[in-house]
Amino acid sequence: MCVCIYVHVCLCLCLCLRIWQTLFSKATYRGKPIKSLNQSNFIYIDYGNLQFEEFADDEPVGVVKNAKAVGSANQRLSEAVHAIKKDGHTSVMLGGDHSLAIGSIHGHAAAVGELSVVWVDAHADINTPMTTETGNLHGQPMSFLLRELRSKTPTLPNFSWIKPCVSAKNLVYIGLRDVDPAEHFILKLLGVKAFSMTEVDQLGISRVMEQTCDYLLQKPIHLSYDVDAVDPSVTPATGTPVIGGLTYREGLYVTEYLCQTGRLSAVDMVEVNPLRGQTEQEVQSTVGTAVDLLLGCFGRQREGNHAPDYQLPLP
Ligand code: Z70
Ligand code: MN
Ligand code: MN
Ligand code: MN
Repeated sequence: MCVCIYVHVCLCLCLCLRIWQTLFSKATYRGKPIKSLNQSNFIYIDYGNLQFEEFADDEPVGVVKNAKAVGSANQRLSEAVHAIKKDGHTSVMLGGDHSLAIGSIHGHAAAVGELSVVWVDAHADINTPMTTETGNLHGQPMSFLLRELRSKTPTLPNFSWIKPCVSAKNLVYIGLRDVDPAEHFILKLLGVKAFSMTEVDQLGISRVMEQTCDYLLQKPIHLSYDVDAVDPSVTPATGTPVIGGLTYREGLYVTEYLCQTGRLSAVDMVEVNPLRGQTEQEVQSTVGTAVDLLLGCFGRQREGNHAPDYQLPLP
């Protein structure tokens, strides 16, 4: 008996290669098998891991760390996602650090033009290199992509290829609960639509998704899903867990809802980091949830699935 999910998925790229290799083949962690996409009748083309250049002279720019490496890696990512979209597929990017959304969204927009971004995350990741308190580029990707922030964002080494390609009105956040003061200011300044965990509590996830899709209208959707949006009781193996997140079911509902719009055009599943798991169970739960979220994006339904040509066996 075979449940088939008819999808064309297409890309396995990551900044943290070790992390997701387990997801695609011979999935084991410390000798024990873990859930992988291979075991799920999920049809995909693996475009392979990208090789990234290392920079011995990657000195901090102000407080910003690893600018050259991240800029260069994202240029390659952008080209790879552009090629996948031109091949007519839905792009799936597995990471890794959320800074990879720069290249992923840039390449997607280069191929399809104007798009909507649904950013599911505990964090807004919209600091500029001038406002960042940590210097971490995973806290800044949206600032390089938004047209409205062009004049507020200096050009870092290896970032000069980036053309801001997203309008603030086409961005929606879901799951926010750890936003820096400067980020909060930017969100209000630009009037960005954001459903923090407060709105998730107030409206429920079904009205959040209804309002998200009513707001975004008819453009291709780029879903950038940071697993730390989900509560750390479910996805603990991640760099910056924040208490009070989406339940497993709310997190999954987001993907199921976006899938049924028929407009999901690219997905990032990021900040999965087995090295941050304290126990094998923590890793299993985090990676297994990330797999389930991806399957939700590509048509797996909790009610069940069957192939369109399914025929009942005759006695
Ligand atoms: C903080 C910063 C962040 C992810 C942490 C945290 C941002 N606002 N993003 N983990 N994925 O460093 O800018
Ligand atoms: Mn990170
Ligand atoms: Mn993030
Ligand atoms: Mn985050």
